[in-house]
Amino acid sequence: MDADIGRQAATRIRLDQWTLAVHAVERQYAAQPQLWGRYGSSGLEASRRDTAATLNYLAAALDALDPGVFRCYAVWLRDLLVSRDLGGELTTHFDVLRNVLGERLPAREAALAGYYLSEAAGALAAPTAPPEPPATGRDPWAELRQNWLDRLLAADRRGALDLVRSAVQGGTSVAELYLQVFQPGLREVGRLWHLSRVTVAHEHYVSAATGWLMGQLQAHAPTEPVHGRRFVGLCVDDELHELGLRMVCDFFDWAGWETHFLGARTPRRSVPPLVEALQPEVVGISCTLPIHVSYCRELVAALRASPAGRQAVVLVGGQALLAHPGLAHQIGADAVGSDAASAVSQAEQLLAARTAA
Ligand code: B12
Repeated sequence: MDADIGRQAATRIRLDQWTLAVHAVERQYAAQPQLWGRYGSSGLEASRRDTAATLNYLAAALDALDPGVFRCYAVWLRDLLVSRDLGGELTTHFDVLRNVLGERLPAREAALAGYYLSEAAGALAAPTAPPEPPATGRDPWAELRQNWLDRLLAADRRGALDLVRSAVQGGTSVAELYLQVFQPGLREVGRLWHLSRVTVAHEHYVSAATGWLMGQLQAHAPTEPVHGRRFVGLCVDDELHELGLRMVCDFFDWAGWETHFLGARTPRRSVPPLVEALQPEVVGISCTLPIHVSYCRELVAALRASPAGRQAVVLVGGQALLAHPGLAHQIGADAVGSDAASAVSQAEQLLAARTAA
């Protein structure tokens, strides 16, 4: 019952997102006239956009019936605002949203949305704790990772290539570079962006250069003989975070799978016909942002409605699904994978279990 109310509220909020945002910002400026002094009318448009984004996350949480999705977003947003010197006081903002939704949604939907907003406001009462860098004390990869990152943040991708090539010559495997250097190193870039220590352009450069490095390293990756099983991997609509899935696809490739990587922002309607044509044993769906989880659900449902999709094991992964593990089951996937190495063994186990059943 609650699930229906959550989904209905999510749909209504998404459909009416801009109008709700305009009303909420008008109220907020009326409640806090000092905002005019701080941001002026030029800030109005940005405030509306940001409020629409917040409503989108609220809708994602309601859709998943998981207040934790919105709570995590609220803490992330507060820390982002603090790091950009924009205060980080969100309680009034959430009060305003609760009032606006209270007037514009049916009572039960408004009550549920109001509960999610209050719950998140409660979490914000805890003091700000900026995200910590990974502990490097006894981490044998820390030095290589830091050198790789320093080079990429200095826009020196050739220097980074020299570095990882000599690591390979010294006995480091490409798989280790992926999981011990690139993966945590990329997450560190995200942390630095969140803290305003690097820009979005750095994030773009480091990720583009890492994709290039991964391509350069393929010749050094040992590959098993091809065994005929197929893996199709894609990122859902609007999802630009594709490096994680590329790593997953490379691991399947090295393990002898015939691998089809469809890349970022794959329109979900286009997937079932391709799966029908390729008949893969496993379909992998990647989703980093919680606001895209509903696309995963729709895609899994569409796959289950097609003969080849019903036969395939559906694995999901990416940070949105890792952070909220209950979601994978809720959207109808067979399992959630935590990283590229375990994805292959997980897929093999799920297939073996199916054959045995
Ligand atoms: C690189 C990056 C980008 C790049 C992506 C480029 C690319 N080609 O992929 C660009 C610059 C485009 C980008 C854009 C944005 N990003 Co960004 N991004 C990142 C960053 C720094 C690294 C992501 C990454 O590659 N991680 C490394 C990979 C290897 O790890 P992974 O994705 O988790 O993948 C592993 C596992 O999860 C698993 N896995 C993944 N998929 C699958 C699938 C299957 C089937 C299986 C089994 C397993 C599996 O295996 C993978 C390999 O081991 C993260 C920081 C972070 N904490 O990750 C932020 C981050 C994800 N981005 C963030 C944000 C906010 C954005 C933007 C909204 C704004 C911005 N910063 O530019 C836009 C949104 C774009 C969109 N619509 O998707 C936030 C998200 C916060 C949130 N929870 O909502 C983060 C966390 C940064 C932060 N600290 O705030 N981003």
